[in-house]
Amino acid sequence: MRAARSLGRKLCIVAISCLMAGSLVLYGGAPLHANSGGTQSQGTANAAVPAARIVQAHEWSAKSGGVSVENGVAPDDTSVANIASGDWLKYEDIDFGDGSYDTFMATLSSDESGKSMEIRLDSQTGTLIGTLQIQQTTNRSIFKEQYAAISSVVGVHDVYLVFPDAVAASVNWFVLGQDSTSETEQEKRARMQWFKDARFGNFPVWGPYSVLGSEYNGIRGGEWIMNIAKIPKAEYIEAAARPLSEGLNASTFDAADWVSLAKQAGQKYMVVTSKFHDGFSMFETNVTDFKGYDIVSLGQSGRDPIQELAEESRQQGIKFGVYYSILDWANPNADGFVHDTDPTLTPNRALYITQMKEQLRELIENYDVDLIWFDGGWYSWLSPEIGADIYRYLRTLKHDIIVNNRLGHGNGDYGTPEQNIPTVGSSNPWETCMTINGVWGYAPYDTNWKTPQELMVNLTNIASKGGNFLLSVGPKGDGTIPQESIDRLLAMGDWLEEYGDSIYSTDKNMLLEDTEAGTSTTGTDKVYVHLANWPANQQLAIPQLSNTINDIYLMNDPGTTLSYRNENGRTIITLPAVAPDPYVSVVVIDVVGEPMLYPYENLAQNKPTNASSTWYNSPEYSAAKAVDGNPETRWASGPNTTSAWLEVDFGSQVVFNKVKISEFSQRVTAYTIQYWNGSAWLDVHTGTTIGSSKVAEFDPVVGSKARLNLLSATDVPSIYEFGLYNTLTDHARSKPAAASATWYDNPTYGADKAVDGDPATRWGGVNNSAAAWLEVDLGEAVTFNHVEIREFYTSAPRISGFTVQYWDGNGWEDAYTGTTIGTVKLAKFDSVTGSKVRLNMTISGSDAPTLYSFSVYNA
Ligand code: H79
Repeated sequence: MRAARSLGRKLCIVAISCLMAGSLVLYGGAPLHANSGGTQSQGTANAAVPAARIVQAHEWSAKSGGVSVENGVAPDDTSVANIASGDWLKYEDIDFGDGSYDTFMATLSSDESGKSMEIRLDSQTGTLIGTLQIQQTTNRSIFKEQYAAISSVVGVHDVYLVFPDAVAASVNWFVLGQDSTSETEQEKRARMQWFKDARFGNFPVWGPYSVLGSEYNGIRGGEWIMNIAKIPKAEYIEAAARPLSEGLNASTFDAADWVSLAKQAGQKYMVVTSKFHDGFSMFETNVTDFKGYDIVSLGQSGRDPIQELAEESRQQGIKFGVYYSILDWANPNADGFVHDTDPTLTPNRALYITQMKEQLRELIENYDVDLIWFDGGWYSWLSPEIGADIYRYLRTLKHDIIVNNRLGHGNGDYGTPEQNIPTVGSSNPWETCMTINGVWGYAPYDTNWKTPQELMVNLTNIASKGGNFLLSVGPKGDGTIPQESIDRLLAMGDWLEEYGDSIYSTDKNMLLEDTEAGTSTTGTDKVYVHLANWPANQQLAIPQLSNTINDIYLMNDPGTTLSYRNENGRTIITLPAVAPDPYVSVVVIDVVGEPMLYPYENLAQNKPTNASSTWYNSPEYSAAKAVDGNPETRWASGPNTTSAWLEVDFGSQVVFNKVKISEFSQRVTAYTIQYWNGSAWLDVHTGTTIGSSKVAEFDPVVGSKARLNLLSATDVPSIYEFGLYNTLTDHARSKPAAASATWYDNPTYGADKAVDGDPATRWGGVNNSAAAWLEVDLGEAVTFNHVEIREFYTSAPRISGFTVQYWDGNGWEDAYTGTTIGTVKLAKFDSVTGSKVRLNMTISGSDAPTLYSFSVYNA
């Protein structure tokens, strides 16, 4: 067995990191399992998969024939070549663990395709567990990862790589891994769990630009200063990179301090710049075109900040990720902005990709990173295939690793809005990255610090939408963190210490769409409402839940129960006069079971529709798609239209007071909601933009049809869903009711049937009565201003006149007088307050008066 190479040195510096990173066994070949102790020590539910063990091809314990070591060909130097027919290489004591490996990945360069490499166990003629079909690469210095499926193997075995045919190829290293391409949704959720739960991360943007304070020769350029001030690489090295590297001799950079600060801030993970666009490696690299332009090569201490931060993160129990830019202004093979190289030089993309992948291997192998945060992936060569290749490569190296989405083209695990918070949340993982002042890196000229309250509002807003907040900190060139950042992070930490349960491990907000006062998150049996602006009227209205409420209280004063009432689809909570927190106060609604919104019936769902036009008359974009209850299908108006209408026919007269619309994109600029009252279209609500979610409430109306009139739009209007609801609280529902008479005293037609909420049952009076009454005991004084009455009749309405009365404590007072009722009558009057309500009826003809329903609303 060969001696450990360069990385062996690192083993001796800080023993614990080697153990954590699993690098102890990488080159030593001892039958230790290359498990990542770090991952397990953090107690993730998902620790079963061992980190893959990377075996250098030249570290055979035995071989046949003329296979030899090649130097200077592979990106990190050494590979094996000169392979003749029948050659083999033996690797001792490879641990297959519990049998979960199903993939073998090797990096090879080859002049030819069609030859193979057999993977056999325990002898050169032993059990064949897989065969890798060798693919030709661009040339012999371009290595590419190549895969073979392997059968499940348990425990420790010698592995033989056997070449049936001579092949002009070089092998760099190989690894056992797990297929990531067939991951199920459920497996992905489990892999992403720690990330979803974490909610808040620390993002040090630190590099040579920090030494310059983001300014050079009077030019200000943030962390982009190399590019913006057009600093040649050699000059950038001397002015910034070397001083930064040498600065590591001093004790001012202390990884423990950084991680402690993150922990005190309540941050659960760190993502640190391992290589920014300037191409400078903030870690020890042995990859040809990066080595020499890295912090370890230029320094004298041998200190590697990424290694130290990885180790500290594990020790202090936070997850550790690295930022890695695909863009590179300094590598001649990357076609980025190369300042000082020969303009006639042609970038070698294939070589750059192969070297970049080797650096990514270093990051996984040496630091066992939990997450890779790509940036700068807007090279045109970063095709869907190359992005998918890189993703698969990383997941094979470490099955549980999380990768952001900046490999482009849908590759990656989560979305990364930068410097903004989306207006709509998603249950797919996402993370907003944001600066704590204005510039990512250290910039003394940038004093545009966000206030602690702004930062907390951002965190609560993001959490309410199911996202994470990755907040930058710009350490100085000497590795210390500006006091302004420390102050803000500690303020966040103090707040999270009190209110962390309303952020970590919570789920996406259910209430946001109509909680104007703030944002909210949900826990297993709680809803948390975050209020940065304390309502002056001491009222907080949130959409009503279907759960029974245990208690409503202030999160920092759980002993104080807040009173509330439910009305018209909302729970209205009475707050104390003074906000309990100077930044963001939290109200907790503690409920029985998993919080659920009250499921009001969508009156428009699956009802017949009509529209002004449809996109190429395609059934896929028909009007029915806007009322099918499926939030992902939509109606689109015809080509070139910028105004349109959509109509829904309820089939009978219904009462509604709320509309919900979701639009594809944001195109509509003016709209009206109308209803058909039997003879005309009347406006009930008008607005401007719609966007992904529009909720509007209005005075209840009764109509048999509703219409969404899109008056103007910037492009063809398209609507995902158009929903109409009645969320009014019926104060008469299930209350004691009595009537002047009942049809043959038959309980099937009792007065209670008019207030039981069942639209099919009814109260029946008796024949030949000129007058009748129905009375409901509300139980307490209730303020109301609408009644809705539905009459049963056969040939013609029977009630020819009515009066609504209320009991004010002393006597019956009139609230409303009308003539006929018919199918439905919605009567509106000035608000009255009474403990009983009565409907007096005059009857025409001999048929008995009969009522399906009698409802009392305060709208
Ligand atoms: O590291 C941070 C940014 O530097 C990096 N991503 C985060 C995490 C980033 N790289 N590119 N971009 C963001 C988008 C490009 C912005 C630019 Fe500009 C606008 C480049 C040139 C104009 C801002 C202004 C940066 C330089 C001048």
